Amino acid sequence: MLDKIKKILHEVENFRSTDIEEIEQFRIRMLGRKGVIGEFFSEFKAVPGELKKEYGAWLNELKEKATDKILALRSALESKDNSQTVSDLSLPGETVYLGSRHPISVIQEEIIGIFSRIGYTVEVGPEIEDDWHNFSALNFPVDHPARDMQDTFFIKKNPDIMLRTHTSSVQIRVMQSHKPPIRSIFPGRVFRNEAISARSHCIFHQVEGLYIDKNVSFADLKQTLLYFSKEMFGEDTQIRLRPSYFPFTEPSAELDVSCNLCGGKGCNLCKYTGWLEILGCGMVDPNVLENCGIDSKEYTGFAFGMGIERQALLKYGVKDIRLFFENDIRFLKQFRSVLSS
Ligand code: 2U9
Repeated sequence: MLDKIKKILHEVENFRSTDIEEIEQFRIRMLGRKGVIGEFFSEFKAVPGELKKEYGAWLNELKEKATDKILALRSALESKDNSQTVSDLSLPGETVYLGSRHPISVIQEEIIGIFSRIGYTVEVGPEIEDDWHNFSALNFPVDHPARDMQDTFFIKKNPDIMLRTHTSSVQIRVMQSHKPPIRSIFPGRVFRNEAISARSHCIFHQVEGLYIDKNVSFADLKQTLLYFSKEMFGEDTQIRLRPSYFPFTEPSAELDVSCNLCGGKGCNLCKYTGWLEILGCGMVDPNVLENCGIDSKEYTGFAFGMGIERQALLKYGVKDIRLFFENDIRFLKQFRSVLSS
């Protein structure tokens, strides 16, 4: 019987086929219910006790090798099926889709790049803040609506601890720990207790900027924002500043850029005004400088702040801010790169 097992093992080891039917016949002959290997196991009962161990080992090896051989031949056939198109080397390769960065990350890095090129450093800080860094140091009056439970997420009902509502709190920390000149941008996530809709969300991303030195003027602010707008929306971009109000800047302004879709002629995106509002800005209020230990008689500075989602909406023509947070692959794949192999 041992000789017969070894002979069949030899046959298994040498079996080759690329024909699915032939492989199936081989399986039935070897491993089928009335197959050769099954017969050996039936005969095994009659093997004398002292030989059982040796015969058993050979039998197990035969069964394992036959099973492996059939699986290997089948899978070779399947992969050959899949690669049949490659037999014509003149055909174009299959498209390989790569993952990509989220559009918010792309815009954030673009903004960081624009300001890095004119010497701004990047600073980050905590998302959980205290009242002083988020509101008081920034000149928010005690009864300002932003301090209300309806507008800000407070932690554990403690009115002193909250999710930051802007990255201005990081600017306060940098002003406290650094002597001017300060020239930095502050990207990060911010949180506001707002109803979620197509136009607003309770989480969004900001980039704020701060430049403090001797003799920094509103003209410096205007020229910096003109440079930014041209880099971000194209060389032909025009800007205009409209007066506004923020507790932490005086004077304050809103910056509009000429509509990058219609070139200022008027269209749906700019609501036929020719202009798109992109950020807020102003000269840092002297009170804010003093709150952080900076002498407002010696130093002046400008600051600006923008929502990254808004820049992305304008740049990509996205109509609903919620799409940036849902991570729906059908939305995200529109921004991914394609690698063709
Ligand atoms: C310090 C002093 C001044 C930052 C500024 C704005 C104007 C502004 C909004 C844009 C859209 C917030 O994301 S948004 O809703 N921001 O309009 N931000 S000036 O001014 C500062 C910041 C820190 C110490």
